[in-house]
Amino acid sequence: MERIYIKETKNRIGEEVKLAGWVDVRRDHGKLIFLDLRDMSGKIQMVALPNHKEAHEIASKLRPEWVIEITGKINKRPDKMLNKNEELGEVEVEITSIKVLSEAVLPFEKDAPVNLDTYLDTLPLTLRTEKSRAIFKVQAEIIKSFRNFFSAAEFTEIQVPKIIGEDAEGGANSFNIEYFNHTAHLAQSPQFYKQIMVGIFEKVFTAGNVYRAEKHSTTRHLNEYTSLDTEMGFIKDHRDIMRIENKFLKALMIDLKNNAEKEFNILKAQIPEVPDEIPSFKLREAQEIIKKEFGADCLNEPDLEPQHERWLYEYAKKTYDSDFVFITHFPMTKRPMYTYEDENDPGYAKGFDLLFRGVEITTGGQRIHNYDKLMEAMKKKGLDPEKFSFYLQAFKYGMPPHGGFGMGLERLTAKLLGLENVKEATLFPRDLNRIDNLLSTDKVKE
Ligand code: AMO
Repeated sequence: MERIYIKETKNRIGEEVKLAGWVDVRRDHGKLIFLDLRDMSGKIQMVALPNHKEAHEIASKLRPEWVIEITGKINKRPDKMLNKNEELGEVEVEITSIKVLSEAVLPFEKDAPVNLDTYLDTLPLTLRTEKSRAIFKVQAEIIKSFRNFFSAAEFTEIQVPKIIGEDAEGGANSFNIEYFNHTAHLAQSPQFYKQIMVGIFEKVFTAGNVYRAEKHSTTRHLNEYTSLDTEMGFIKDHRDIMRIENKFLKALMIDLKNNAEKEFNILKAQIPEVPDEIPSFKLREAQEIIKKEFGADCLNEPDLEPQHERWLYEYAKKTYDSDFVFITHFPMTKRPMYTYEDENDPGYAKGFDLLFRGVEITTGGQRIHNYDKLMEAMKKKGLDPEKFSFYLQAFKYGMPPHGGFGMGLERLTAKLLGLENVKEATLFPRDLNRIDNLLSTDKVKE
């Protein structure tokens, strides 16, 4: 008999079928043994009756997370046993035979509440909970939606190296690696390659891992994360990039409504409405708002503090009913060397951050496309153009005005789902003290 998935059982009432999966729970009611079986498609209640002696005996030994294969008859549950809250609450499997494929020994029950450290220590188990599975199903939908949206908009998907010679984002936060007799770096972003590829395909996107040697232990920092990146040529300015990101976010929420509503319900999270035009302020305007509305003076600061970002969310929600807000025109001194300066607002960048529910999830903007200007910008930042000669070729060979954005997948996931810590939105997070296991008992100092 061919195995079927649990979700198919509702269409096979009265039939004998084969199912396989994990024992979610076992409940004994006198001689009746109830088992919830879980597979990739769902969960179903099964019952082992004493008249199937062998199966009943095996069932009496089963424990959570044992992997089993069963044959059984799918019955409609009696009316008083219907469970309207479960997707398959109207059916039940009467087990006729059980084969144990694997036994399991658990340190604690799968659904036991645990603190973050224990959760991370035991991910091969804790990722099996309904909540974790819902989080990473949503994350898979986000990537799918990103891919679908930008492919449909005629962007070409590219794969770029993670081992690089010189770091694109300015140096200090890159991991060094030994590369034969040389020191190389782990890429902090696909920045240089996505720009170079504008010279080849005009519009490109990529989703890949990036590495930040940041000694931050906060609820929003990871040392390895997934960056959703785009880059496109022939733009007028950074606002073209903001517009396309705005459109993508609208499409994403529709995709999530269509494909991940169940997961949002499990996580008790709300899919946000995205305005046709996300409110946008220059940094200096945003600082004025913070001063006026919240009484904090940050007028001369070059960047926003986390609390400022939360206030701006509060303001955007109250005033525009938007969970999103763009902040543009950060000082050039705070932006990387490839940033395009606004000719109408000298000293400030044609670039933006996007805040979502009070956390920055994206940076983007227009880039310098003129070779001489880029050389000049590098020198201004104290960088040696010689070291960037490979990247600089693109600009020698002719580059259109272009720009793009980079979005942190885990931050987006965490904020969408109301998770407190970005690590909960990362399958296997790397942080200051952890690569799967804790690195040592002496915590690394920030
Ligand atoms: P930036 O460095 O601002 O820009 O990063 C873009 C986005 O990546 C996410 N992010 C992080 N997520 C988790 N942990 C971190 N340590 C971390 N650092 C950044 C954030 C952030 O908004 N090359 C530019 C993008 C561009 O201009 O196209 C860049 O990487 O969500």
